Amino acid sequence: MRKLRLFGVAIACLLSHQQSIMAQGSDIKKDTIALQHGAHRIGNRTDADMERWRNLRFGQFIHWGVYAIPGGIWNGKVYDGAAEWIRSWKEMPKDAYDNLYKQFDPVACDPAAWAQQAKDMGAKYMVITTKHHDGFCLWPSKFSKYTIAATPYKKDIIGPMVAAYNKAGIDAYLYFSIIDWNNPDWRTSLKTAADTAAMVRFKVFVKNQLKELLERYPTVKGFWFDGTWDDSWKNDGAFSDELEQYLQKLHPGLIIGSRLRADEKGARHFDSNNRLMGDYEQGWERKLPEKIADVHGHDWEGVMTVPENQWGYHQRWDGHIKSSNEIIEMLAKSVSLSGNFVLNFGPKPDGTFRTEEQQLMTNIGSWMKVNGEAIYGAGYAGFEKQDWGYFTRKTGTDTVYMVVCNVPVSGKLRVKLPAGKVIGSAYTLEEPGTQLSPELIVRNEYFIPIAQKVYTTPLVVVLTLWNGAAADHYEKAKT
Ligand code: LM5
Repeated sequence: MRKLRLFGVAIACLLSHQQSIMAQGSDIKKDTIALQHGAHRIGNRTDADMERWRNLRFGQFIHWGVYAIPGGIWNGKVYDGAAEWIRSWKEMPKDAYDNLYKQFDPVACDPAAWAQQAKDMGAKYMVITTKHHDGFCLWPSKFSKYTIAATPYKKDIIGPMVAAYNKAGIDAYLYFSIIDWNNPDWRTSLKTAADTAAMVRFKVFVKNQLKELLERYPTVKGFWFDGTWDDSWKNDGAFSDELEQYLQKLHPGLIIGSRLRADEKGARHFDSNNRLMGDYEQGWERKLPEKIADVHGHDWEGVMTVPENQWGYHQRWDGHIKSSNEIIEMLAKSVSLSGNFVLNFGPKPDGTFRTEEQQLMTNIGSWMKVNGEAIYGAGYAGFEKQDWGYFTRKTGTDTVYMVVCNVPVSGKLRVKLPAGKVIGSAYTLEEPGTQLSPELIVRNEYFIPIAQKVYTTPLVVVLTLWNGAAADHYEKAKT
C-alpha cells in the first residue's frame, strides 16, 4: 500500500513536471546533455519575490559614472559610440579617462528628487550602475581605490539612491559589470598561466564586491549583471553558477537575470540543452520580441535607450530620438508579451537630467496616471493581435485592455474573442463613465467604435469579458 502511494506521488510529480514544461510552451523533450552547471529549474520562479517583479512591469535604468564628464566629446571630437564606452575609443587617452574621477562632483544630485521623478513617470523599479566597464565604483568599496570616495564628492551615491527610491515605493536593483578596465587582474581571455592566476584573483574581487553591496544595501531586490560575454567568464560556467547560488543564499529571493550565467560548455543565457539559466531572459537589449512564441513562456525584461544607443550621458544626441508615444508603445508591447520594460536615463555630471529626459518622464507619467492599469500586473491576453495595437490582460482575470497606438480611419477597432466569451462592457480609461457600443460583425468578432477625434497619446479601451456565445446567425459561405 505504502509502495503504491509512493508510486502515485512519483507519477503526480512527473505529470506536474510535464505540465510545467507544457505551460512554458516549449516542446516536451529530454535534456540530451548531462550538465552540472546548466539550468537548475524548468519554468518560471513561482515565489513571492519573483511574482512581485513580474507585476512591476515598468522600470527606470540609470547609467551614471565618470563617463558623464566627457559626455561623448573629447578635445572637440565627437565619439559616435555609446558615451559610457568612450574609454575604449582610440582618440581618448586612457590616462586622461582614468583621472576624470578627480572632477566627479555631482553637487546638484538630489536622490529624493530623482526618486520622485521616477515615481511620477510610473516606474515601479530602478536599476542603477554601481560599476560599469570602466571599473569606477559609485559606492565607497573597500576593495578598490577607484571609487566615489576618491572624488571631490566623497559621499556614497548608491546608499542614498536606494533609500530615496525605496522611500518612494520603488524597488532598487544594482547593475554590475563583470568587465573592469581599471583592475589589472581582469582578462578577456586566458592565454598564459599568469592570466589564469590573475583571473582567479579577479573573481575573488568580484565576489567580495558583490557581498559588500548586499551587506551595505540589504533592501535591494536583485543584480543586473553585464559584460559577461568574454571567454574568461563564459569558459568558467562553474564559477558563474556557484556565484549565483552564493548570492542567492546570502540574500534569499534575490533576482538575477540570465546574463550572468554560462554552463560548463560555454553556452550563455540558455544552457546546452536550451534551458534558460537565471531567473528571467535578459537578452533583450535595445530590441523587443515580436510575438509571444519568441519568449517561450519565460519571464523576460527588455532594456531600452532613448536614442539608438546611448546609455551614459552624451552631450550630443544624434539620430532618431524616441518620443514618449514610441516609448509607451514599446512598454505596451512588452506587457502584451508578458515582459518588463526598463527605460534608460543618463544623468549629467552635476547630477541633473537633460531636459529631453525630464520632458519624456513627464509625458510618460501623464499617460501612466490615466492608463497604468493596462500595464501593472498585466500580461499576455491570449487574443489574436490586431493592427491598432496591443492587448494586455490583468493576469488571471477577464479584464482585457486594448492599447490603441494606430487609430483606424474607420474609427472602429477590430476585436476577435476566443470561443465561449462575449464582451460584457467596454469603456476607455480616459472616460470610464461612458460605455462604448461594440458591434458584432461575425461570430466572436466585434467592432468597437471610438470617438473620432485626433488622439495625441495611445487610447486604452477596457473590455470586460463574460462567458457565453454570441448570436449564432452567421453562416460561413460555401465556396
Ligand atoms: C557591447 C559592444 C557594443 C555595443 C553594445 C555592447 C553591449 N552592451 C554593453 O556593453 C552595455 N550594456 C548596456 C546595458 C549598457 O550598459 C552598455 O554599455
